[in-house]
Amino acid sequence: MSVRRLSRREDVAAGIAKPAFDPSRHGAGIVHLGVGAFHKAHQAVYTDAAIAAEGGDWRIVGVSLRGTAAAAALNPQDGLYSLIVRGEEGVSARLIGSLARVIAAVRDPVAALDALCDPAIRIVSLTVTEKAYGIDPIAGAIDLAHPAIAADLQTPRAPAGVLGLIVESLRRRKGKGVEPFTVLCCDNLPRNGLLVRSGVLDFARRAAPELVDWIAGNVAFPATMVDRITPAPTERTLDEARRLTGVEDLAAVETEPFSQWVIEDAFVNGRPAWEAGGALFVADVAPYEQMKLRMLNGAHSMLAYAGFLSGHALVRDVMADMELARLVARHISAAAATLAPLQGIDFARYGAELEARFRNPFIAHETYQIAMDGTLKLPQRLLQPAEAALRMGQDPRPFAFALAAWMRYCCGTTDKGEAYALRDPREAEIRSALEGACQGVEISDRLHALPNLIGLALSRNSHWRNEVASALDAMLRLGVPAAARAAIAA
Ligand code: CS2
Repeated sequence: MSVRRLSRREDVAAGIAKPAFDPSRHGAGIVHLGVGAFHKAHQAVYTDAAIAAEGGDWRIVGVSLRGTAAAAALNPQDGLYSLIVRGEEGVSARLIGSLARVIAAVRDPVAALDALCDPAIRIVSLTVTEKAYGIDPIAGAIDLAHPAIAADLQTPRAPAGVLGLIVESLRRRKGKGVEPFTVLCCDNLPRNGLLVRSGVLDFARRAAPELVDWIAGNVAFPATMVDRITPAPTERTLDEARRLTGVEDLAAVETEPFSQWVIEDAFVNGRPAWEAGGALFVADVAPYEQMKLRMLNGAHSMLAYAGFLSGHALVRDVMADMELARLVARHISAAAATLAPLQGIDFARYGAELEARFRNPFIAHETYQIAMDGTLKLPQRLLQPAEAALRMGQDPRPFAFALAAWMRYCCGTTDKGEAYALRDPREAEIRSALEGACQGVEISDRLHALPNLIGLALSRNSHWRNEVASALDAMLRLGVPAAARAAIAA
């Protein structure tokens, strides 16, 4: 007998908690760009709680920029999906009702722009991953060679990329006397609000110069720190959703119990009561962001490269490898040492919690997933803390080992000779730079020489360069597991 599809019909999904509100009685007030697993496990859940607690027309219109899968999975289900939470307390699941519908911008760019121009929309939030913006994560300038930026500057009135859609929709809203919206970046970027603001203004200077002052004076770009470990859904996720709900849910997502959202409370036209879901509103998000990017995401990137190259497919497997687990603890501690004290936060306790989260035996988080887009993740996760450690006279070896692991990963084959794609926007450039290089120091020199990646402060530091080359050489000669053992024994 075929299993019925999840839908809003009352008799469907009898075996699972439903939204604590009637979704049909709430309009949309948010457009979210990038309707991926993380959005469904994080912002959409806080928004569900906000509507349940205080009502309001705050449901979400999702816009997918890269495909049609999210629309195909969610629209036939009236935007509903199962949130499956896996932790020591077991598995729990409930239906999330905050998503109204999803527009596949690749198929219907006009609908995407119309949604952004709708006067009812007061917030545009984003989880499009670091690479989609086309903004240098440190300098804040837009990359004119970025495919979406280049295309949208050619046809700024018919954009398809992130900055183009934001600027053109703001231009149309202003032209119709419609209030602007708040732009809420929820990606792992340093000072993400300011960074997206600088990218939007830079793009506007080229595409709609008459708009620059209005955007600067009327559009808010609050910073946020977002955190919830959310693996890409698999068939197992969908099977579990079917088991728990009794119906077919093709948009199910699974995640950990932990969730954190720290937000700068600066909105031009209101916001949902996200604090009802546990969000924390603060005046300055930067220290929380730096803590998370350096301690969680920095350790994640190190373990992803070292773990993947040691043959560990999942984060929990890396944590079961004693030497690698000790290197993770070392990295977390070294990252914490680069941070200024943060009132109310015990970094040692936060670090211990991170290790426990990484060990979660119920979450299958792939090292290969975390390893992607390294050139856009390294600056805020590894390079900035490495510079800080050197400035503070601290031991840079944890960061040197992590960068060496990324460089070893850039070689494109495992110790057993298995080839893999780097899955990085600069993959072709990296492979070309490494053509014929086989010694540690040679590979390190060539990757340090890549433009706009490893800044001069590190590239010109001989102590740093020696530590990176030495760690990389050990990985190439001994293999990554033995090099990890040597690193932890040093
Ligand atoms: C991970 C993050 O894939 C990655 O780069 O480090 O997605 C990480 O899982 C989240 O930031 C956790 O909040």
